[in-house]
Amino acid sequence: MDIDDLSGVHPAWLPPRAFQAIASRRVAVHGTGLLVETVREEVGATVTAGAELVLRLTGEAPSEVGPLGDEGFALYRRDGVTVVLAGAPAGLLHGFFHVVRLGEAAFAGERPVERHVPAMRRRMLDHWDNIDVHPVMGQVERGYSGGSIFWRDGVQRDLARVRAYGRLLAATGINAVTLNNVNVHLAEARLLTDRLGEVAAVAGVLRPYGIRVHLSVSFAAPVTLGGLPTADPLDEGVRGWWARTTARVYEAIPDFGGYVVKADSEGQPGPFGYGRSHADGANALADALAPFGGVVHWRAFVYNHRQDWRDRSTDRARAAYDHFAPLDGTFRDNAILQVKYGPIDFQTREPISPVIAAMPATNVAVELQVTQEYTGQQRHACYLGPMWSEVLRFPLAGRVTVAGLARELVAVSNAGDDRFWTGHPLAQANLYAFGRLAWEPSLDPLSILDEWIDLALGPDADREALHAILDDSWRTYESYTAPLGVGFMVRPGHHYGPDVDGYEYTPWGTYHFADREGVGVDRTRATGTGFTGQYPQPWADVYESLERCPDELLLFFHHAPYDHVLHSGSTVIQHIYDTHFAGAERTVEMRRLWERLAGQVAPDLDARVRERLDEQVRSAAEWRDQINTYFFRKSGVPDAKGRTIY
Ligand code: GCV
Repeated sequence: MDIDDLSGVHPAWLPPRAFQAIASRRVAVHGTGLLVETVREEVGATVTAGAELVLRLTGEAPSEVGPLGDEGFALYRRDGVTVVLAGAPAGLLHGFFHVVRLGEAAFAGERPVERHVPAMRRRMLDHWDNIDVHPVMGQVERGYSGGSIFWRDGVQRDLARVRAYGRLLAATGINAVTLNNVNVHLAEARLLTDRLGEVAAVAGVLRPYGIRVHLSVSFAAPVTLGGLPTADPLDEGVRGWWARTTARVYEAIPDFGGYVVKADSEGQPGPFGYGRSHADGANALADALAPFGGVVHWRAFVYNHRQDWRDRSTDRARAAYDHFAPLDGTFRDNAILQVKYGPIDFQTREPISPVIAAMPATNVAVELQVTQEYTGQQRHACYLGPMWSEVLRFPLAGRVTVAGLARELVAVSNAGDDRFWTGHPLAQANLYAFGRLAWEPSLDPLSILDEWIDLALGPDADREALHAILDDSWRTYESYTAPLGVGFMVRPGHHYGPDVDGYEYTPWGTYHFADREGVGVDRTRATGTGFTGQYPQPWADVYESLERCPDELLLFFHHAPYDHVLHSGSTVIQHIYDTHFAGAERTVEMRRLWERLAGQVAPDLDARVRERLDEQVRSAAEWRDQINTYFFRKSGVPDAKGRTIY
């Protein structure tokens, strides 16, 4: 199938069926503007009188509704008429898609006035897409959904698919997309200058959906693109180059969102090369963007990736806080510090990054990973809504949650040119859930899953079976992979499948330190790396204590003996055996449950899910056997239940 032919592409959560409730009713749309036109197009024919659904752009909301801002909307139903009010066009678009989600329920009974305003002002998806096919990372770095929807083999693609993507994203509440990989190679760097037309073309396609385009840029661009001798952020010539270059970007794209920068990280250039701080670096770009209302997302993913595994004093988990916390209050208002939710790297289980609470005078965006780099690469069904919900609700600073501390939510997209968008069709639910949680972090992830099932798979799909497969799939994945929060144990490079010692003697700083007595990283203040001291109370003391530390994070914070008794009552070693047997068994059950969907979903989707679940069953058994065998051989402790360990 050619990517540009949309006929074979799965409609994800916007199938024609989702519009039935609206299509069968008389609709009036009041207002002007590009996004209002999008709503008109979605609705089809509109009426001026006798409408059952009224979508009205108005500066005035009913007095009982608070301010709606640029993107909010109010919804009510009175006297047989459903009304959406918005103060700005984007609000009307979001209100419209809310009615789509509600379906017939939007037209039942009376509805008191509800106010819907996004919790996060920016809800952004980052694409790690390359323009040229990278010899190791391919067209999309950590992409598991085919190729890029933007580029193929160095050339921009037809934008029909991008348009469909924008529509899908708008229907979840996303309002920003970064087009290219944070590892910026020369071809992508040139998007800022002589390839700017490609960016403008995408911006033109996403604009009607209320989505602004951002670019990952190279900190070295003044040298590599501008021919200057330095990229020193305090150099006047460098600042002038960023100012002029940015002005040209805004001439072409007046609503351009801004820059994303990965600096001094995994080989990318940055301010350290010039003896400058990351605030100096971020502020130089922020100053260039400020006259146009743009922002720079500056990533906090800065650590030494050339560590010596013999050196027990260096702790990768500490790095972001050590680099950035002292800089709090020195970043410009339009510089946003983009912090991964955990201190290491998108693992299946990590504690929350302490940086999120350490920078009260800085705008912080929390970064999640929708693409399943470490959570099964879209070959395993792993619904991440519950994980993200846990992250967002975590009370990191007193009673203030991560959602309360973050100004924005960002995630690495899992979409590609695959006919189901996400490789594994069930991984669509992750993309959908990210948008919904970014709009409203308090939503129940299982209700979000319900919404996705309704929209994407329809009323005939066995909802109970789907919930049984997906509700706990993140915890299931956790149970058969790296135990008790220790992380990694994946095959180096591509990160798929088990390899317990794969990273143990590498420079990457991700170790488990298993020996014959125990396993885990001592990050305590008393005897370890002191990482626990980066947390506010009570977490600094909870994590410090072997007794109080939550089971699921035990090995992240402690080197625990195999016979240490967990809160669950099991020992560390028996927990490893039990969870790995149970987790692998659970995938067999997931595979069996899918049989109930036979004939209820499209045959090609059914076939794809079966193929993926078969692989999940195989891979989970491999994880089980490698992890169990490894720890049996290390510890010499047999399984209390006498099951097969090799
Ligand atoms: C884009 C991890 C991934 C890299 C990624 C990096 C990042 O290390 O494995 O592929 O680089 O995170 O977030 O910058």
